[in-house]
Amino acid sequence: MAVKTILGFDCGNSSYRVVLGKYDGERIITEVIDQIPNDMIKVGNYYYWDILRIFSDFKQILKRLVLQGEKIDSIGICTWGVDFALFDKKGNMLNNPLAYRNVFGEAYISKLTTKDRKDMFQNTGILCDKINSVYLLEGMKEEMPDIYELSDKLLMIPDILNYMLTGRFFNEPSEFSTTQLMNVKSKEVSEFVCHERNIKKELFQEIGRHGELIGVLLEDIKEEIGVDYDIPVVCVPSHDTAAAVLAVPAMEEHFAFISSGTWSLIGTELKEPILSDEVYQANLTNELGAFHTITLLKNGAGMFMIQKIKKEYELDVKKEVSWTDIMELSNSYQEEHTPLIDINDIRFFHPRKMGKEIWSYLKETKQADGEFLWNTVVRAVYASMACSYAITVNDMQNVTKKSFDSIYIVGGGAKNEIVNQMTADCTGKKVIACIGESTAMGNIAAQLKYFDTSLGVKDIRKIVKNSVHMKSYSTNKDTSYLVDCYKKLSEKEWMIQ
Ligand code: LRH
Repeated sequence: MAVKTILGFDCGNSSYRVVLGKYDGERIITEVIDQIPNDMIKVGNYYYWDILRIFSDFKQILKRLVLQGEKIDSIGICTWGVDFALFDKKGNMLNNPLAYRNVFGEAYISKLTTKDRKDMFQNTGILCDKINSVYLLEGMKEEMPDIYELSDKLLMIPDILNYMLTGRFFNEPSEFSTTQLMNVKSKEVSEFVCHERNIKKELFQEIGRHGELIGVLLEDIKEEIGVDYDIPVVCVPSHDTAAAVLAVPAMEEHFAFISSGTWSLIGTELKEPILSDEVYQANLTNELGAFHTITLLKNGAGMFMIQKIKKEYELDVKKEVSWTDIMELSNSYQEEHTPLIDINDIRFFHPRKMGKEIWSYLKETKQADGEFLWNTVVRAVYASMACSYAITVNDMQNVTKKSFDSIYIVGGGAKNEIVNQMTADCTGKKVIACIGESTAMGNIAAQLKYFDTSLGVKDIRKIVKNSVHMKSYSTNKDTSYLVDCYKKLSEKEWMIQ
């Protein structure tokens, strides 16, 4: 294959990045062209995403690249899962996408009986979770009935961007699986879920295949950015988790990964979903990965907590602080006892003040008293993340009956040396941190399939392996006792004592 210049857009909750990849036949050299902060915007009672600003910024960056003389061969779009907007018959967007941290999904999930939950899981492979699009959609029917009434199409966030770029309505499969509206066996819209949850099946579009063409850039966008040739927009695994997992540089067939960003996704890749009771009991979920693989994973709290703490800390000390400052805070904690919190407790999902909420938890569980201390809070988050990883990797080994030698960490969180080392200590396994933009790398690497249809997942991973920088961490000390403490905390055993 000739040299290719491929653009990957990776839109996350806290920032969006445009990454240019140059493929030379063996490896992809990436360059982050721009990184722009992102956040939910609260209007009245709801949190929204500003999709028009994201689209507009992306076009501006494209224009800049063209002005610099780049000839772009293709584009791929990735974002987080579950969020969507509704469109009318004529293709007008009816609402700004609502953010999954709006809590109205919860009311619907709490109405489900155990049987409902199990049936939903059997059909979709997906664990019933308050953030899944299906519950937000049910919520919208009640909260915004006029919009739902008018709606004719549902596009997930990456589908919206693909539509704005190409004019085509299309649902990308990995992102679509996060709705809990996809039948995990047929990989089509689930008739069962639409019927059970009373959702219009007609809202959904054709579900595409990775590596195929979605469309080329619309003429007016070509004009706006100053190109006179067609730029293909390719169907990549547009759920950021799926793209990041494709960028795991593992050559072994069975591997454990942690995709660490706003969320921590801890899992493994499979050929087929596992729909057993054990998987269900362990709160694991079968999402659709790249090229119809399955990523069996746990969706856990991630760097969102620490991102929120950083903002609160900045307000407290009245200046901007760096991530190194936050790590130093953690290192300045010298007590023998390691503070722990149940990071997946609902109270940490979207509290007004994360630091205060954690401190209250530490006091309630008799792990802290007296004056509030930032270093204790930061330390508690980092140590608890590592413990929760260890528990999930163990669950993963039990349900798959496989043993993993190493754990690959991808995503922005792979830069966190403290958590990486703590994970190696808590799991007793080698941790391989893959430094760089994993989601963008997976996005760009997946586009190679469009140019060479003979490429398989293994070939793509080989190219990724040639392209990424890795750093290994081995176990320094056995901290499995902390994992036991964490287990007790998360099972609320401290309340009984
Ligand atoms: C991670 C992620 C995750 C969930 C969440 C909403 O970025 O995509 O898989 O779906 O965001």
